[in-house]
Amino acid sequence: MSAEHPETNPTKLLVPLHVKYIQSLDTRKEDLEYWLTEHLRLNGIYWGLTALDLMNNVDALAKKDVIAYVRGLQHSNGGFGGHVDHDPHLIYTLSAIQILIIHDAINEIDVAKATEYIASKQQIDGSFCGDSWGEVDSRFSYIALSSLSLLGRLDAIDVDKAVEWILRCKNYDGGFGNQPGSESHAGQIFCCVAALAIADALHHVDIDLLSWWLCERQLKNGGLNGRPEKLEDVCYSWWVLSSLSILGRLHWIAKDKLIAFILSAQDPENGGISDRPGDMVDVFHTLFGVTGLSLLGYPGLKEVDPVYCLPKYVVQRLGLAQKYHI
Ligand code: GRG
Ligand code: ZN
Repeated sequence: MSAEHPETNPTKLLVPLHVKYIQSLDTRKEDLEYWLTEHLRLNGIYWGLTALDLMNNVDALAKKDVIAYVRGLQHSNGGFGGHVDHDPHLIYTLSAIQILIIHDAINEIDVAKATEYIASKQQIDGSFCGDSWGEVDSRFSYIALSSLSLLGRLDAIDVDKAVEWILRCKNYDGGFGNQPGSESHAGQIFCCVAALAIADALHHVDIDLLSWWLCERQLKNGGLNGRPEKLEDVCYSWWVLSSLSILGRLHWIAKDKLIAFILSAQDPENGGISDRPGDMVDVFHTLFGVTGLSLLGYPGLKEVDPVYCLPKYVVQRLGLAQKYHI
């Protein structure tokens, strides 16, 4: 491929372009999008850094600067904001922990305080709020279990109660919603299945029923949607595939068609991956395109862990890989 004649439908992963695209994100201060996504700055670093590491380019963002920035976002209550002067939330707290774990630098922050903050979000029924405003969601159950597991501090919460509440989000189709009574959605299914994996409680999942629902998400064009009658979207290559991988049913997907779909959503001129071919790229879909390809065994990528959404070697370093049983 040359710059004058970019491929319109790429059939290979354009690693150097994606590395450049991720590196450019912090310097695009003239773009409106840069300012509109300020609250996601910390999430963006996690998405970008994880994609870079899987593409064997973890050093493309300056480690020292990343660690200093993350440290600066911890509040006195232990939680992390999404950017300087932003309120703390569980979502950003997980991103902070993931970034520091990738860099083997978790001791740069106050781990005890972070643990206290996460544990303080558990409610009497076992569910978790995301912040001080009180919204409850199965995403927050996953975030609490994942982050405390990464910190080696699951003892700080009532794991049995957390499992009990997650199971109340389970539906007749085998899937999970964002709270009891809500419809199944692939994003929430990832959260609930991965959280149950961390709690060693996967025996509560109807594995064949749920895996059937998940593999039905593949459409004729090879892409996956997140629930019936919806459009395909590259990020479901993560939410659906990671769940199938945890359940040991990844082979229920037509791999080559999905690989071709993800590759066709790349921007062959400026790098990055979008939700579907022709749309604007963003770092969220870039990560989940790369993690999807990693789960599908795409050559040249590091393996991703389907529970923690971190490179597998990082999870192995913590002694957490494949501790879950199906
Ligand atoms: C570390 C991987 C990782 C996650 C952290 C934030 C979080 C925990 C999980 C989010 C799970 C989730 C709900 C993902 C779905 C995101 C998404 C594509 C939502 C779009 O939903 P709709 O209804 O779109 O707008 P559809 O595709 O149904 O039309
Ligand atoms: Zn998406």
